Amino acid sequence: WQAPEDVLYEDIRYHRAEGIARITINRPEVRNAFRPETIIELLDAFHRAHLDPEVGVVILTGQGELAFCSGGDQRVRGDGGYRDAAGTEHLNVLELQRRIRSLPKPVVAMVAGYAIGGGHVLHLVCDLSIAADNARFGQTGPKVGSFDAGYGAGLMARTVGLKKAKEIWFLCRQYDAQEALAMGLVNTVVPLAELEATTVDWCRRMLQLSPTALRCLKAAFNADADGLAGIQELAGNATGLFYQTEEAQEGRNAFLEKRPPDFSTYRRRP
Ligand code: 1HA
Repeated sequence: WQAPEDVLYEDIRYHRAEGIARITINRPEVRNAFRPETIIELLDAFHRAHLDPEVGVVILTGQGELAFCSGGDQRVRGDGGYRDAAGTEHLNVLELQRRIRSLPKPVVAMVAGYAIGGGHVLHLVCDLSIAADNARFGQTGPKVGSFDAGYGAGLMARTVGLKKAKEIWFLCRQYDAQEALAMGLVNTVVPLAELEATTVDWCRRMLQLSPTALRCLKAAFNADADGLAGIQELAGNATGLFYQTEEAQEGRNAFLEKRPPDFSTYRRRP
């Protein structure tokens, strides 16, 4: 089975080339704000990148040079969440945040223009963030009657420190790319014209490295913030590696062959 290189969606674009899946929020007329349907498509796209063995790294970005993402589409905000076409209200971006973190491959945010509100938290939950020199970052929640007290607060504090995280949320200021770099919110700042090339270069470097080492490291970086669910991810890697040993396979084989398992040849390592 060969995964298609381009997948058709309405609100987003999915393109795969050279082991890199690029997922683009494609609503430039609203600075790439997301509606529930956008998130449903993003969940599908990230799941696709997760399962595709050809994909080693994922880029999340926004269409155009003006915005990465401006958060929830305020035009469809109801009284209890963001309304889909059927009228159901969602906060499903929270599920997307978890999916980006549990995808066992590096996810890179490629940020040109605004990363604001829920769109700012999306770049935050990515593993690396590469900013163009025109990027602007900030939270607006307390201004527009919203807040993200999950990763939006906790992971922000772990990333930039508690004082700075509170400043970002309590003042609702915007920060330029250099300020974001200085507080550790992004990994590097490049001229807008070099954003794509630099991002692809970083992805290619990661594609040269051990996928298992990268996946275990990502799980390790998530583990403390994610509690038992984080430990579960890390532990799942241990189980996956153990399944690949003869010792584990002896247990499976013995069960299928209806005989007692013989683990006597497997040494207890110091
Ligand atoms: O906090 C959460 C959540 C928390 C917990 C659980 C789930 C959550 C889900 C979502 C969110 C949030 O995202 S709350 C924060 C929502 N976002 C914002 O408050 C940002 C609103 N946008 C802006 O501040 C500005 O538009 C901007 C700084 C991103 C860009 O400014 P700029 O370049 O001056 O452009 P602007 O003229 O403001 O925007 C261009 C067009 O895009 C406008 O439409 P037009 O007048 O041309 O018809 C503008 O209304 C539209 N637009 C921009 N952002 C949004 C938007 N339309 C709907 N929703 C938006 N977020």
